[in-house]
Amino acid sequence: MYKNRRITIVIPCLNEEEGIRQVLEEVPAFVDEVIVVDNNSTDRTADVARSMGAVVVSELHRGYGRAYKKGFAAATGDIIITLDGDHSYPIDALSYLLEAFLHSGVGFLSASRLPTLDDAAMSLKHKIGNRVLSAAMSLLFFRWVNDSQSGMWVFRRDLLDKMKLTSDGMAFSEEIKIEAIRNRQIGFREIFINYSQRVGEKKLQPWRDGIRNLAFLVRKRVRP
Ligand SMILES: Nc1nc2c(ncn2[C@@H]2O[C@H](COP(=O)(O)OP(=O)(O)O)[C@@H](O)[C@H]2O)c(=O)[nH]1
Ligand SMILES: [Mg+2]
Repeated sequence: MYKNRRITIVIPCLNEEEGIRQVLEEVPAFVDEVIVVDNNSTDRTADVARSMGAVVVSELHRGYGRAYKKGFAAATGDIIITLDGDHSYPIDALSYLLEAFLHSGVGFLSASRLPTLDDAAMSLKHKIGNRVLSAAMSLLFFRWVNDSQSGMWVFRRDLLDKMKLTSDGMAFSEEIKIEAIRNRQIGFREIFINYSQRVGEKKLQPWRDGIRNLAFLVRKRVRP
């Protein structure tokens, strides 16, 4: 519990046995529930997560968005916090994020990684791609967003009913932000966090996912 709210963390994982160990080692005591969505990993991700006390939900069909939808359906907390299973997002900053969230007056807070403090955390190509996608989303949806691709969010679980989440892939990250931005009853804000180098192998395919995410933005704009 954090200030009388039940806290659930949801972590999508595709072959993150080393990263998830490091993340779970640092989960603060006020977190009530940790849900690891195992996206048909071929390594020991699920065993490691279970042995460290997480609830493991399995989603056999791969996809970042699919994994999140499965995880959210299993969550029971008042507030959901998300992050990757690769130890790149600051798991030691959850109280900072929760304080910012509770004081923000919005229902959805996104943790922006840009500008990056740690140069090794993101390649130049990745940084440029993020800037392009963030600028495209900002222009299309009339709201400046620093990091449309951030995977660390804090939001009220009851607001999931008000969001239409259709993406099964990496575009899920921008879609959930668009849904929060568009709905005045939700409200959106960003806060800066420090992002660091991931543990284990990257799952993102920059060109493929970048182009798909851009196409998704256009589709979401013209067919709301
Ligand atoms: N790309 C991808 N990531 C997945 C999938 N299922 C779960 N994930 C997890 O989603 C997170 C984001 O992927 P990652 O490679 O870290 O992307 P990046 O942080 O944008 O570079 C990681 O924790 C992955 O293990 C999937 O099908 N595809
Ligand atoms: Mg990552």
